[in-house]
Amino acid sequence: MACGRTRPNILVTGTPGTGKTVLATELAQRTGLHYINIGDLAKENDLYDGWDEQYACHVLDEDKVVDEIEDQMSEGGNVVDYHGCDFFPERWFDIVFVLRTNNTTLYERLEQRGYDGKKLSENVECEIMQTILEEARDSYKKEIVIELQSNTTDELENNLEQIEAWIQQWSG
Ligand code: DAT
Repeated sequence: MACGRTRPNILVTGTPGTGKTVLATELAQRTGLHYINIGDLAKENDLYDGWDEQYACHVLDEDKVVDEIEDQMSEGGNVVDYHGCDFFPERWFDIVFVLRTNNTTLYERLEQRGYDGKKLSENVECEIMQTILEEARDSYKKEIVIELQSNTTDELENNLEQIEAWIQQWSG
């Protein structure tokens, strides 16, 4: 049990559209873990550091994000949802799940979300290059980085059950 926490901290990461939010919100509902969506948190608290002209989006102020949730993370019992993972303190997480989706399924999901052009192709490319998986493996101990397929609702349910079982085992 890390740092005296009685409940684990879980990171759910992956390319946009791989299903982080559906998985993490349902997991929080089933387990009582506290759900933290980093994108929403930044928006609500204005945790930005400028504007990216090329991508027409705010630039996340990573230090401000870390400061904002440090106390809550120290207590444990959180499930964090974000499409990046290299700026969080390594000590925060007991396990890191990286969701994976095949190209055509991801393309369709992102198109439905209204992505097009460069934004759409770059996100699909990010998944093909397994950029987030490699970022996770570079940022956390390999043993705690778990890749999960997230193409179908059956896989979603399997993933939820696998994570619930892991939580039970962790909690002893
Ligand atoms: P993310 O939070 O990673 O951006 P999301 O949770 O918003 O992704 O999911 C994107 C869309 O894909 C949404 O319409 C739900 C659907 N979806 C996600 N995971 C799925 C799965 N395993 N099976 C079927 N549909 C899924």
